[in-house]
Amino acid sequence: MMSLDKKTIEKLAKHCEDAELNAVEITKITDDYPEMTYEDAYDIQWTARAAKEARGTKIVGMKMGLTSQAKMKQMGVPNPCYGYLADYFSYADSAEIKIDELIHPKVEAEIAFVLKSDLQGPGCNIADVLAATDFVMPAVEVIDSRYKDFKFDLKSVIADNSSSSRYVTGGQARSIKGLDLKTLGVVMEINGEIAQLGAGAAVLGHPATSIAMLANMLSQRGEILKAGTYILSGAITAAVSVKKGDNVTVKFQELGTVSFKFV
Ligand code: 0L1
Ligand code: MG
Repeated sequence: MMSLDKKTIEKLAKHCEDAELNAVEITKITDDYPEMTYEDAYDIQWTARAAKEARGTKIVGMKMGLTSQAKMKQMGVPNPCYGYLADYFSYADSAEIKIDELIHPKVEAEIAFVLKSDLQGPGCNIADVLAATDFVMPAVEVIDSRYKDFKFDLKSVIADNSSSSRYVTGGQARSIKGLDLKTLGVVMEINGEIAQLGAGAAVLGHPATSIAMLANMLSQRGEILKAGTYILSGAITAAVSVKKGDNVTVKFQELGTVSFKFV
């Protein structure tokens, strides 16, 4: 398959990033560039990331997306994908998130990993991830695909930084010793009503598998996960649409609670 030239990659990176920065919807870019490859899609993502860094934005972590079989089926995509987290995506517990800065946000409960040593693929496995993990902590990701009505294919999603937009970290940082991340339960409440329930195994059978997959995917571009990296491992619950005024509270077994509000 023919891949896109550098000028087109740069144009599409700006197109996707402008949509993110201005909170405007776009149509999926593979409609106009059906010849686009997966490598092109990640080139677009990495080009937009470099543009942010050139403007002084810091990259503070990574995320895995589309990590549950149910979600891959729902969205009609064949595999998970990754994206980066920029400094201004990050919020602390009790935050107020301005919904007018977003298009059609949805929230997902996730376990975040922080590494104490580098992780390098290929061939990275769950045991490597557990050995390299400093601690885990609870997080809620706010995804906001820039594509109209969340209508996309996997290549378009990757170019759009895998729908990354905001995330909130709270609760307690815990060593993974003595934690069973497969059975770790999560209850998501919106305005005091239970909206979603789940357990860690929803993420590729075990959330650490997702981190191994990330290290292996990054190795295809000669990249590694450095010690200290913060990584959102993927959604334990289905993504729930939110509106102005909504209070989101997610209770994580063993890890405490993350709460915030859309204003
Ligand atoms: O974090 C996620 O799983 C979302 C990945 C992108 C797909 C979407 O916007 O639903
Ligand atoms: Mg997510």
